[in-house]
This record gives sequence, C-alpha cells and structure tokens, in this order.
Amino acid sequence: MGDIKWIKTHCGRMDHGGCALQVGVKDNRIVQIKGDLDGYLNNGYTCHKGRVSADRLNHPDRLRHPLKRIGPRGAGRWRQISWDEALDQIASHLLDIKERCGARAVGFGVGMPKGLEHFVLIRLANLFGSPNVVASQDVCHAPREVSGMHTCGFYPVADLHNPTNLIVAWGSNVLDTNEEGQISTLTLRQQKNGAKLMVVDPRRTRLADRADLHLQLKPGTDAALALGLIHVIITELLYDRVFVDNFAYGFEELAEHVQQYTPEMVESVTGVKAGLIKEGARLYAGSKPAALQWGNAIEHDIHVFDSARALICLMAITGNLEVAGGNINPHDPKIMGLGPFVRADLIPDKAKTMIGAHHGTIPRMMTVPPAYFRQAVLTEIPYAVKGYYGMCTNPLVTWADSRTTLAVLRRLEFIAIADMFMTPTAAMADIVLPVAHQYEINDIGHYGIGHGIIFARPKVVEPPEECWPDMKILNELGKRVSAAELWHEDHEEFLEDVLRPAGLSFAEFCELGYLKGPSRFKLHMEKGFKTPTTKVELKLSQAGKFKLKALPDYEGMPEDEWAAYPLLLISAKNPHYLHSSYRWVESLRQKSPFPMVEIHPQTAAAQGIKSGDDVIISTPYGQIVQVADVTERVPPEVLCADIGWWFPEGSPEKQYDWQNSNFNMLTSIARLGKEFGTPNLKNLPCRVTLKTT
Ligand SMILES: Nc1nc2c(c(=O)[nH]1)N[C@H]1C(S)=C(S)[C@@H](COP(=O)(O)OP(=O)(O)OC[C@H]3O[C@@H](n4cnc5c(=O)[nH]c(N)nc54)[C@H](O)[C@@H]3O)O[C@H]1N2
Ligand SMILES: Nc1nc2c(c(=O)[nH]1)N[C@H]1C(S)=C(S)[C@@H](COP(=O)(O)OP(=O)(O)OC[C@H]3O[C@@H](n4cnc5c(=O)[nH]c(N)nc54)[C@H](O)[C@@H]3O)O[C@H]1N2
Ligand code: SF4
Ligand SMILES: [Mo]
Repeated sequence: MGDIKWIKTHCGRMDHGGCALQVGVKDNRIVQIKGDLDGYLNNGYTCHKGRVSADRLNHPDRLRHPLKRIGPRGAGRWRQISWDEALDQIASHLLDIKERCGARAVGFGVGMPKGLEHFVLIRLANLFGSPNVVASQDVCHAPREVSGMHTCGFYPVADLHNPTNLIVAWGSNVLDTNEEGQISTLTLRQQKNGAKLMVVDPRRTRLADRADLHLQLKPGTDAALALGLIHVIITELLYDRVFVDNFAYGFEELAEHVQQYTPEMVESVTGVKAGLIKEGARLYAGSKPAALQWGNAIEHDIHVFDSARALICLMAITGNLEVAGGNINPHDPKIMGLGPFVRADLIPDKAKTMIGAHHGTIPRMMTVPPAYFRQAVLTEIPYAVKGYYGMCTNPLVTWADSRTTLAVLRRLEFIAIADMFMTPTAAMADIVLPVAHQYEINDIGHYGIGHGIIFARPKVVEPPEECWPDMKILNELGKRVSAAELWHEDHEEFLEDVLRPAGLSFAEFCELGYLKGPSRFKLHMEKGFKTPTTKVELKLSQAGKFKLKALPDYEGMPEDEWAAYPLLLISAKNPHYLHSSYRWVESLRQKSPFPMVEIHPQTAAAQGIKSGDDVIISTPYGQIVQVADVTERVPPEVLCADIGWWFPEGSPEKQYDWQNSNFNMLTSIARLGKEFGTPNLKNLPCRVTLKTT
C-alpha cells in the first residue's frame, strides 16, 4: 500500500460535518478514510457513515449526465443531454417565467446547508430578483437562531470546548447526530473531565444511559418543562441575581407569569415527577457554567417559538449566556460576511416581498417555509409561483405533508433538480443535473452556520467527467439568467472571496485546516446585548410591533386528541443516514436495511406485534409501513419512527416507492406555527397495528 497518498480534509454532507479526516487516495480512488487526531472537533473520531462516505462516489447508478424528461412527469423516462443544452433550457424557462409572472414566481430550493453552494444559490436567487429561497429552516435551526436574535441578540450555542460543569442535552441526540459539528466526542470528553450530563428526551437514548439525570418528558411538552424549571429556579432564589438585575428585561413579569408552572402542574403536563423537576432545576442552576445543547426536537411542532424562548430565558436567568462553558455568542473569523457574499444589497425589499411576509413570519426569518411556498404554487396566495430550481434537497420525502408536495410537483410549470442520485423528487423534475460531491470538489464547511468557525474541505479526487460542482452549475446558470459580470470566470473564486478578508488563499486555508473567530465572553458587560433594550429580553419589548408573544407559554399539545389514535408519534434521526440521503449506499444500507419503528413491549403485545414484524403506523393524515423494533427505550404511549425512507431499488414509475414508509405521509401542514411556518413533524396522535397481508 506504499503508493497511497494521504490528504487532509473535513467530512461533509453526511451530517453537518466537521470531523477532520485523513483520506487515503490511490489512482484517483479513495481507499481508506480515518479520523485525524489533530481535528479541532473530533480528535481522531469518526462515525461509521463518515468512514464509508467515499462509497457514495462509485455507485453504478449515480447520475453521470444531465437528463431531460421524455414522457409525462414522474414516468421515469429520460434523454441524456449536454450541459449547454441543460443550462440553456433551464435559463430559458426561468427567464420566461420571470417575464410573464415576475422573478418572484421562481422558488430556489435548498435543504440542510451542506456546503458553500448553499449561499451561492441564495446569491443566484437575489441576482435573479426572487425573494423566495425555500429551505427547511422552518424545522431546522431558524427557530433557535431567530428566537435567539430577538431575545438576546445572538444565537446561543452550547460551548462544549471550554470546561463546563453540566451539559444539558435537550431534545438533542448528539451521540447519533453530532449536530452542527457538536461532535459527540466533545460531550464525552467533558464528561470524562467531570461535567455532569442531563438529558431531556422522551426516549431512553444511548446518551440518556450515560446521564446523571434523565427527564423523560411526554413529547411536545418542552415549553412546560422549561417554564417549570424557571419556576423552581425563581422561587428557590437560585437565579443569578447580579445578571438579572443588570442585564435582564422583564424579569418581574416572567417571575409572575411562571407562578402557575408549579412542579405539580408541570408534572401533570409533562409526566416528569415534581421531585425530578426540582432536582433538574437545582442541578442546572447550581452548575454554572452549564451548556444547554438544545436540539432539533424542540423545532418540530407549532409551539417552537414558546419552547425556544423558554429555553433562552432559562439560560439567561442562571447567568449562562456569553460565559465560557455556557451558551455563547460565537464570533466569526475575519471572513466575508453572508450579506455581501449573497449580494443581499441587490434585493433590499426581500423581507417585505417574500412569500412568508404575507403570512407574518417573524422578522429575520429570511427563507420561505415550504408550507407557504406550496400554498403559493397551489392557490397563488399571495401570488403565482411557477418555477422551482432545487439543489441538495429531496422535498417529496423531507417536507411535511408529502401528498401536498406531490400536488405541487405536478402543478409547477418547470422544475430542475441537481442531485447525485435519482431521488423521488428528481424523478418528478423536467431537467436533472448530476453533481460532483464531497471529496470531488473544493469547498468550505460551516460557513454561515453560526458557530464561529469554518473548515477546509479540499478536493481529494476528480469527479466523473460530467458531474459538476453545484457552485459551477450555479455560476454558469447565473451568467445566463442574471448580470453576467456579477459571476466569476471560475466558480472557485467564491472560495477565495470568503477568505480574502482573512488574507488567505484557499490553498493556504487548506494548510491551516480551519479558521476560528476570537473567543469573546461577557461582551455584554461592556456593550450590553444587541436588543432594543440592550438587555436579554425575557419579555420581548417589541412584541406588539411584530405581533409576537411577549412571554413564553405552554399552549397545550400541538394536535387534538383522537380516541382512534391513542399514541404519540415522534422520530429521531437515523445514525446511518442523513435524512432521505444515501439509502443506495450499500455499506450504510447493511447497517440499516429497512425503516424501523420503536414500540414499547406492552404496546406491541396489545397488538400482537413482535420485533421484525411489518406494522402499519397511522395518524389522522395517512399511514405507512415500517418494521417493529420492540424496545423499552420508548415509553408505552410513544412510537418513534424512522424518517427519510424511500427505496432506490423500487419502481422508477412510482418514484421509487416513496409513499410506502415515508414519515411525511403521516404529517400535515394544516396547522403551522406562525413565527416560522413550522408544521407538526413530531407529537402526532397515532396508532400501530400488525400488517397482516
Ligand atoms: N418528518 C420529518 N421530516 C424532516 C425532519 C424530521 O426530523 N422529521 N428533519 C428535517 C430537517 S432537520 C432537515 S435539515 C430537512 C432536510 O431535508 P433535505 O435537505 O431535503 O434532505 P437530505 O436528505 O439531507 O438531502 C436531500 C438531497 O441532497 C442530495 N445531496 C447531497 N449532497 C449533495 C450535493 O453536494 N449537491 C446536491 N445538488 N445534492 C446533494 C442528496 O442526495 C439528497 O437527495 O428535513 C426535514 N424533514
Ligand atoms: N445521523 C444523522 N445525523 C444528523 C442528521 C441525520 O439525518 N442523520 N441530520 C442533521 C440535521 S439537519 C439536524 S437538524 C440534526 C438534528 O439532530 P438532533 O437535534 O439530535 O435531532 P433529532 O434526532 O431529530 O432529535 C433528537 C432527540 O429528540 C428526541 N425527541 C423527540 N421528540 C421530543 C420532544 O418532544 N421533546 C424532546 N425534548 N425531545 C424529543 C428524540 O428522541 C431524539 O433522541 O442532526 C444532524 N445530524
Ligand atoms: S460524525 Fe459527522 S462529521 Fe464526523 S465522521 Fe460522522 S458524518 Fe462525518
Ligand atoms: Mo436539520
């Protein structure tokens, strides 16, 4: 194996990424991937999917040429076309729609931010003149980030790098998800150094097994639990007096407001014993600094604004904001800001003209919630939308209410999708573009994610001849549909743009590996908080102006009770996949061959269900089939199903059987949280029965 060349890069596109890797390459093929001991986030750690991530590149069915639909949409028949033809056709459709209905009639779609192309796509939308970037932010991070901006002027990130006394994993399953680069080794290392761990999760996860305290709440009651903790902390005078006196706005009102959230009342709502609620409150308030690693789960129902606000209030009154080992305001290194990068200046009225504005989404939410986008396509409210360019996303599977998404994909005049594989969504497109992927492109990771750090992801192998980096596609499309002089000769100049303020070339950045902003704590001592009152707004001072609720509350369960659906349905990310991605990678599929739903033994026994049986999961909105995993990790009244499933081996005419086991057949967009347009992805009334035929 002497002629293997080892190249350093960072993992990406299997989750939010961030593990430093050593990649062994021989004859333009990756032969081994291992963790890099020097890694800032991972210290040599990798997960299984990171280690086999190169297997994505060599699948025989990978898209290798641009394709144009022949026959009806979704019929699975395609003609290979050249890149010039593909780009010319996309440009001509988009420009035609712009001429007839205005630029806003084209939606530019992205999914989970995967790399720098995310921001190049936003730039394309801005230069084209459309305010409508459609993203999964309704259920992913915008609620945490934007609620943070309104409450304390920043997005409070758990500081897992400096010593802490307690980590609270609240609806965050870091051992499986390593979300936003909070690589699980960081939590485990803190534990080894003496930090305690508190887990707030309805399931007994592997992380909960390691916890000092597990608050196993009823799903969907997070806001009540957080308000209950605040109640105890205030009544027992455990809060940080100095901080509250100097830096909090609305403390008296909050204190009065939470009087109703007694441990007994909160026990009756959450199912967590009053004694444990008190213990949790005392542990958190007594552990300063304590880092609250708040997860995606709190963003998955219509009450997310209350949950997010309550959690920030909790961080604030205990004096854990902006302190090392608490929840910090990460500062970016000297790199190009997002606004200039995406040319936000060219679309100054975006906040007023985007589809979300019509629905009164919260200020600073700069993408369109998929629910409102689809409504616009189907009903022309607030205006007509006719075209969609989607990249790094698979909405037919990942957006709530898949049937509505299908109706939208049928109704749109024109759809182009860029992906590396033929997905159910790509199968409904008019033109499909084959992309180059991680390891085949030069890229910057974690730009715009808000953790104050960026990672070098240099290319290690050449892509197949006709697989283009998304950035190149967008750069070439941009020249065809907007002012050509605002695009680059070579798309890799975008990498240089980001780094120029730091005085680094991309090559120099790759030598360094990562670039981190300065660690600055307690800036509020000098400057206050960046809010209208310069304090942490426990009560929002501009609530009236923005039609927001001034104080967080528990509003009850997000869905009605149904006698026919006595259980509660939740989900958790599958450790072996990224959402809907990579079911076609054999080394991953072996680890997780089919969708599994966790069912408590009592619940299973009542239905005659054993592990391995096919079961039907039903909600008021639909039904799907998954395979039973009978386990005490979920309580008897909770089902935890797998998300993101479709079957690459399935029928192309049925878009790869995306309806059979897809969680989002069970969700609905009939109810949405006003602030972010968030649907109920979790906490749905449901039942489970044995599949008999
Ligand atoms: N019911 C339910 N729904 C959910 C969630 C849930 O928990 N429950 N989670 C939500 C969350 S948090 C998120 S972030 C979204 C994610 O939603 P999406 O981002 O839509 O889903 P992914 O599966 O991450 O990515 C979709 C596609 O991106 C492609 N892809 C990967 N890398 C590249 C690339 O470099 N270029 C291009 N062009 N394509 C690429 C993959 O092949 C895949 O087909 O889903 C949300 N949907
Ligand atoms: N392997 C893998 N890693 C990923 C992803 C992936 O798809 N696969 N996706 C990436 C993305 S885009 C994101 S946003 C992150 C998300 O990462 P996480 O924040 O960890 O999100 P989830 O796995 O959706 O949910 C975390 C936990 O919430 C619990 N939970 C469910 N309902 C509730 C509830 O009502 N209250 C509380 N407190 N907890 C609840 C679940 O049992 C689960 O253990 O992961 C990233 N990393
Ligand atoms: S934890 Fe995430 S970043 Fe690390 S190797 Fe796994 S997929 Fe890659
Ligand atoms: Mo996400």
